[in-house]
Amino acid sequence: MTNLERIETALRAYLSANIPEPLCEAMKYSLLAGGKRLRPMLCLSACEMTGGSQEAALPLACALEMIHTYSLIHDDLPCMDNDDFRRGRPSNHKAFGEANALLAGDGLLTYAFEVILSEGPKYIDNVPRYYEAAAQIASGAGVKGMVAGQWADLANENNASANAEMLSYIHARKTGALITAAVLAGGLVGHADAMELAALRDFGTHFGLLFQITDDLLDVEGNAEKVGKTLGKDAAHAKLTYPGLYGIAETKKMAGREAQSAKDALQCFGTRAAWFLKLADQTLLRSF
Ligand code: GRG
Repeated sequence: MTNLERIETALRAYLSANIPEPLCEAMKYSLLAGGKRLRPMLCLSACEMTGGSQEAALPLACALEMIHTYSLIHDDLPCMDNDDFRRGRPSNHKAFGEANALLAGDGLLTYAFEVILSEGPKYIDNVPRYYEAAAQIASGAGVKGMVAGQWADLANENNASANAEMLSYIHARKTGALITAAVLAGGLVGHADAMELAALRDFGTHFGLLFQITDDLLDVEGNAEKVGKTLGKDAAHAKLTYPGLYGIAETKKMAGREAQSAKDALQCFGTRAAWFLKLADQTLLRSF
């Protein structure tokens, strides 16, 4: 089984638990709607690269996808980005109503930590490291990470004096923090030493920025059908973005530099980093 198949199978299995049917349907609608599964793949691949067991990393990987999916559902709500389309289908509140979408997001976020705490420790010999991985995920998702980034993003819409420093603050948290948590969690459940964990953190920082820059570029230049969401929304919401601040040509150069820095960060892993190096190259070229 490939890592991607492992993730899809485990996500389906977790959602067959005893959850009230209509709530479960709304959770499944968004969780099982496709998506690149980037964060769980980063987690499993980091675990693999550092010699860890896939069984122990899988609950963390699935939890990362549940947290990411909750953030997309909530981000699409009318009180946030007010988006009607996500992962190639009507967004969750369009299909189930706002209250159910809010609860489907809450359900995914809470269930993520239930899965982490109840499943992973069964498979791991070093429980303190597993809990450190869980803490990294909580911190990347929470008030020092993604939630802080989302807050700053919304607070700076239509803010004409917002600058490059604010742009970095927002994206390091909104996008970068969960991506960095994913690779660190994988490395912690694997056998990464302190130097390797620092390398993974460095990769997460540069790769997270690369991912956000290319996401901003897609919002300007992408194909909505391929990307599966409404495009052109950043300009419509007067959002602070890389193309908005630096222009398209300079933004593309920045993406190239971040892809290179992300790859350089993993030099200590040699050929074991092949999957990550290819991912950085593909992300630079991405049109999805
Ligand atoms: C509601 C707390 C809270 C946070 C929302 C994820 C998010 C934060 C907002 C969505 C808008 C956005 C452009 C975020 C940047 C991160 C990003 C590029 C998300 C999309 O992730 P992909 O491309 O999506 O991995 P798939 O569907 O492939 O999983």
